[in-house]
Amino acid sequence: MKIGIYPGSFDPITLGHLDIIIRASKLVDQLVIGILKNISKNTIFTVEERVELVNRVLKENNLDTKVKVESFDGLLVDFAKECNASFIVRGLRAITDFDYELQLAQTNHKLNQDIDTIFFTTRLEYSYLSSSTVREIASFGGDIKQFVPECVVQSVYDKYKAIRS
Ligand code: COD
Repeated sequence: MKIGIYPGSFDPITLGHLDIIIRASKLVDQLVIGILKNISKNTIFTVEERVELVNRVLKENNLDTKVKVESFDGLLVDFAKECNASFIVRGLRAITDFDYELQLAQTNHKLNQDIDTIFFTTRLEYSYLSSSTVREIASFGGDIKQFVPECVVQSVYDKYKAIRS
């Protein structure tokens, strides 16, 4: 069984992430979305909320049989091993992603030679898109409908409403 993992913060999941999930899931028997608990990173959504949002998106897109979601902390390669994954999926947007992604892929390969990283280049329409852009727009009450899956939109607005109150 060919298993891949797609790790990230997903704070929140965007249409760019969803596009990578759809494309990567075609290459594997099972894709595991690994959501980092981010103890050191300030996320707006808790890890439980991020898992719930991704599960919602998978269900809405009929991806929930082939793709599953799990949270993890610690090293990515350890999580990959736990999942019996043979490769890590990452997305590449602009050249600015490349340095970081190359360093991550090479470090992970050094830590575990059985695990390789596969990159998907972003679709043109999502090349500018990131979770941080979505957070910034939503924090000012802007329209995020074209950036995140429909079933996620209200949760992001509600989160900022809760933060403000
Ligand atoms: N189009 C295409 N790809 C995209 C888009 C888009 N619009 N938006 C995001 N992506 C890609 C990103 O480039 C990334 O590859 C992936 O989707 C996930 O993105 P994020 O931002 O949610 O996730 P990150 O980059 O915060 O994830 C970082 C990790 C969790 C992978 C990393 O911190 C990690 O592995 N931590 C565990 C500790 C560890 O093992 N570190 C490595 C050894 S030092």
